[in-house]
Amino acid sequence: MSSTTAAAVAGEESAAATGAPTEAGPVELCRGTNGLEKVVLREVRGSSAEVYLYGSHVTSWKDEHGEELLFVSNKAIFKPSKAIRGGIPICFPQFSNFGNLESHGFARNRTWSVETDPPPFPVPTSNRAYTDLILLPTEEDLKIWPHSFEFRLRVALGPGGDLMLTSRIRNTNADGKPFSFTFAYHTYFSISDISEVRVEGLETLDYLDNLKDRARFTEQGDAIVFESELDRIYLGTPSKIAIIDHEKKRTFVVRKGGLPDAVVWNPWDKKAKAMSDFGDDEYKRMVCVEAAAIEKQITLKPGEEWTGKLELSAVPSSYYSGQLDPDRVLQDSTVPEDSIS
Ligand code: TA6
Repeated sequence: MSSTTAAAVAGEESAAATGAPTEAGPVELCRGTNGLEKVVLREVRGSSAEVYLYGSHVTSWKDEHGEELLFVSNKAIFKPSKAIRGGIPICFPQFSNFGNLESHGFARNRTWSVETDPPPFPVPTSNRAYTDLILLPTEEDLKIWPHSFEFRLRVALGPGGDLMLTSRIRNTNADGKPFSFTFAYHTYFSISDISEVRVEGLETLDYLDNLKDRARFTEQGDAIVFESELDRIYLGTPSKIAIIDHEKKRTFVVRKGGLPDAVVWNPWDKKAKAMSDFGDDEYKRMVCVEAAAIEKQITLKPGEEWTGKLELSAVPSSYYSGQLDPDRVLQDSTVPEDSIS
């Protein structure tokens, strides 16, 4: 544990241990489940987020009323080396088994470090509630994926409570070799009931169907609704996708940059029962819509850096005659068009 981390955690632990209210500011380093270190972000209007250093894994994103917007299984195992079931797992250097590593790669199974002085961002942030985490490969990692890299992740809360994740991955190979990877922010959204949810923005696009040996199809519907297990990789998707929850009259807006694909997944009952870290009925309360780069691997030469951005907002649904009213829904989003590249 780095000295910075130890001192910060010790401070928080003592306050937490005594139950004394911590005068926690916008960023607090403390202990979470099973004593794992986590960073808590708090926005002045009341929204908050939590990211574990294990996996650089966002496990909570709450709105200004304290309502949890992400799904984490009640049976999630907060213990290395099992990935936490829910929140936003980081899939790197591969998505699923699009390579010869463990499914979804190893980044989500490693303990990252807080980086207090990262290289500056092209557009400096005005946010106060953010943390910068970094992952470097260990000797063990280099045996399974023989490439040197620096993976920096910034997790930030925007003024309106939006959650922003920015990944910067740089090739630091000294041998002049490029490397290629696939990537996903594997986001689990909390929903009222899967029967109440529709996903808009992916109409007419091609997708690879994971349930049919990744055969390629074209989306025919006017929106994605869920009546059974669904596991699809949509290709060449727009920068904005909407997840409408009728019951909650809430729409999640997913905005992404550098991530051309999107995975939509619900395990339904049979697969739910087959997952030991997932409740049998929990499939009813979650849906994954994952900003990703899968179909075309990202290739970096030494010294090159890739940026992948995710911006999540939760806005009141404006839903009219079966069509999402994009003007109404998206005008609430706090992110100007040009800020998602
Ligand atoms: O993103 C969908 C998916 O690839 C599904 O096929 C399912 O495997 C899911 O990810 C969960 O994967 P995990 O390795 O986290 O159990």
